[in-house]
Amino acid sequence: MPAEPTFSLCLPLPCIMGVVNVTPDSFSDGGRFLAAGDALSQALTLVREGAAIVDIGGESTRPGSDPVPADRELARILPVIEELAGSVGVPISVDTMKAAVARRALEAGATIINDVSALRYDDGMVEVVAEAGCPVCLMHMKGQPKTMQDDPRYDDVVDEVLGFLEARMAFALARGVREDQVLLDPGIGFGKTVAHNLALLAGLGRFAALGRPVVLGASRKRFLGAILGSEPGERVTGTVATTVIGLMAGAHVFRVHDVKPNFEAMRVALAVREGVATS
Ligand code: HH2
Repeated sequence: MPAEPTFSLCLPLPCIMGVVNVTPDSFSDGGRFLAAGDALSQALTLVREGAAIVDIGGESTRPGSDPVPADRELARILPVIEELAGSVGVPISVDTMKAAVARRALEAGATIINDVSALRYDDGMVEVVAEAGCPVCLMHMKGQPKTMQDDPRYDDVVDEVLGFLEARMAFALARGVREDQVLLDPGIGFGKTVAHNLALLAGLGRFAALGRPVVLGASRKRFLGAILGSEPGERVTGTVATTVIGLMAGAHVFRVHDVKPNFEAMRVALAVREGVATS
């Protein structure tokens, strides 16, 4: 039995989550969408290309990055969320670790919280999510962005990340988050070597067995550069490969910067997996 029918997230699954970083320093699109108008038109383009969710971020969490104060993060993302909420027609998720940012973003029209710290960075975050009753993505990260790539080690990376996500989901549910609103993400590139990322991609099927939708965020990431010898903007084909691998392994949400090629690849892989061509 496919797991999809038990999900009540009001999302078409599988689906594409299009990324818009309203930051000066994100690893692949930093500075491109810092002006609200540019972020807005990029978000609308991503939806036209097939994104079913738009993920708006105002703080880079790339390796080595420093935290951004909540007021600066809000100043970056709020004008974009307010404008988008009235016009975009798909759910807006906000990529933040801060409760104050999440609360204001939800008031402004965002409906999904994407927390790369899995509710650990800010003690107030779980309450914001529980009160809102909104979908929340819990992602695995080992350490903090500043130092997470300093020699990360695991006995068995798949076992450890699975155990972490189960524990964070249990924590969230105990604090009033609705189980049917939880998404889980192995956190590609967050405190992982190239070998760890490859093991997680090869073991993705085990994450789907957790019974919640699995989010995969491999887009343009450094491990693809290690394989292909290419810069972030040249990793589109590599990213598409991860979308196909992820879809066949049962992942549900593909967080990508380049929506059109990933959406098309997802649909072809889905048609093969299900044996049905949908237009
Ligand atoms: N990756 C990034 C940021 N947010 N959220 C989820 N759920 N999963 C991910 O893999 C993930 C994420 C990092 O990518 P990006 O936003 O493009 O870069 P930056 O953190 O430099 O803004």
